[in-house]
Amino acid sequence: MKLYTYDPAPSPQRLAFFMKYKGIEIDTQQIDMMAGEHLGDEYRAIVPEGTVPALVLEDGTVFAEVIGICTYLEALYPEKPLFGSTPLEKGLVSSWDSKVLTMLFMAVAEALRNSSPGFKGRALPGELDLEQIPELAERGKKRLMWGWEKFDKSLADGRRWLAGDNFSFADIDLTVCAGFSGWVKCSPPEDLVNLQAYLARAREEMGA
Ligand SMILES: N[C@@H](CCC(=O)N[C@@H](CS)C(=O)NCC(=O)O)C(=O)O
Repeated sequence: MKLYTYDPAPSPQRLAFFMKYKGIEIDTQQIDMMAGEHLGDEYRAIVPEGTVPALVLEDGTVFAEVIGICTYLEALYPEKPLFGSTPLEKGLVSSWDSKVLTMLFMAVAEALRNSSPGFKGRALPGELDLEQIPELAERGKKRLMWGWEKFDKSLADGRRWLAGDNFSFADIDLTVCAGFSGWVKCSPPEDLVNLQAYLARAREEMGA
């Protein structure tokens, strides 16, 4: 199998930390997003979505979603599970990961892609060219600051990780998202002490 990715981008980082934690190595090619390689004919012939990361299997299957790639790899490499071991854990990991993506990750993307000059006419990743809506950038920042507070309050119960006792992919996604939020100058506020302590713990666990 072959992985196409671009190390500095947030979605590729989600996958990179997943692979690092589990010790998975795959033949990898960098697709230079800054040079627009992800939108070029050569890459689009392999990955029509024009997004990174993407995993291409020997039989021609193309995974263009981080969650699909990680689910596939978790099944191939079950050691050090990141999607939970018991039915309860699996449900909790999926629930928390979905909250991280919808409440936080999408809010950062909304803020960034609707304000940065580099994304003019490209307000969504991938195939569909859309104009920016400045109000969405402001809304994204509001959603994000609200989301940080919700996560901080939730972590006030003192649990170690989002889904309980075991580190999971939801923790990787939250930690990557906290870094990504710096791109729109909306990092988690220092006074959210539960969230800050959690993030320090997660970064250490991930070697981030
Ligand atoms: N559906 C993908 C989306 C991945 C994604 O948005 N990747 C960004 C990089 S972080 C991208 O490829 N953007 C392409 C663009 O901006 O046109 C997933 O969740 O894995």
